[in-house]
Amino acid sequence: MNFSYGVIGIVGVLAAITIGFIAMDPTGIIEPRIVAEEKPVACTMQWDPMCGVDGVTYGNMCMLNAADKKLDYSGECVTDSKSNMKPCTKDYRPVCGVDGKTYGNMCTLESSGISFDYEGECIVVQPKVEPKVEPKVEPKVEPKVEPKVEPKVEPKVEPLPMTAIVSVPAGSAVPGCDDTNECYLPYETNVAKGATVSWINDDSAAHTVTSGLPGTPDGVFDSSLFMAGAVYEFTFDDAGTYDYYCMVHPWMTGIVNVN
Ligand SMILES: [Cu+2]
Repeated sequence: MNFSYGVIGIVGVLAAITIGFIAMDPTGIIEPRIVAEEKPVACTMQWDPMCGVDGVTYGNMCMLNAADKKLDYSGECVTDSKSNMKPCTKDYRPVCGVDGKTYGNMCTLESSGISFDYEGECIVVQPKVEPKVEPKVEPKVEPKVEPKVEPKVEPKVEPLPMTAIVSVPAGSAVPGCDDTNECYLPYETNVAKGATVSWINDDSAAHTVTSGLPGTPDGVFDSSLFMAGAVYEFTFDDAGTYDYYCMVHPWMTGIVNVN
């Protein structure tokens, strides 16, 4: 009996200790087991490659997620060939790249992605130095001395005369003087406004000085018949062109211009 009690007692103490331990260990009860949380993932084998941040290509998004990796980018991971290259040695066997730069050896050239041009250091072509051309010294050009230009002297416009004399020449009573416009001399007379024109009968016959055209006197002036040696005068107060003729000898014509 004593033994039984003893066993019970020991068991009870052990149980109490166990319970106590369990109660004291917060993780034992509270923390759920992570493994139990993981769900078995069934991904399809569909090929829709995704590159994870770990640089590994996953068959599709599901596989990426199943691997608990984050997506870097869609598609297969692009491997950088350069980074995969073996490090180049430092031995100097120069080669020249097509970029005109000298590379220590073929390895460094290739790793630079530059095509090979030729062996050895690049031959640097010195830029041609143009010989200095002395600036041509132009002979001093004396300033051209322009010949003094005399101010253009405008031809003095002779003021129109205030008087004029017209002759009725001898023989004008006979037709023919009109062929050369010499029935009144001069045939055309230019005078200023307000000028007085005098007609002198130098012929032996009597004549007239009548304004207008032969047959149609306009009444501006008319000498009526004036004898040999006589003078007829008329003052022109208005500018204009005045035709005149002889009423006796209609071939006789003349003009007075008044300005
Ligand atoms: Cu006449």
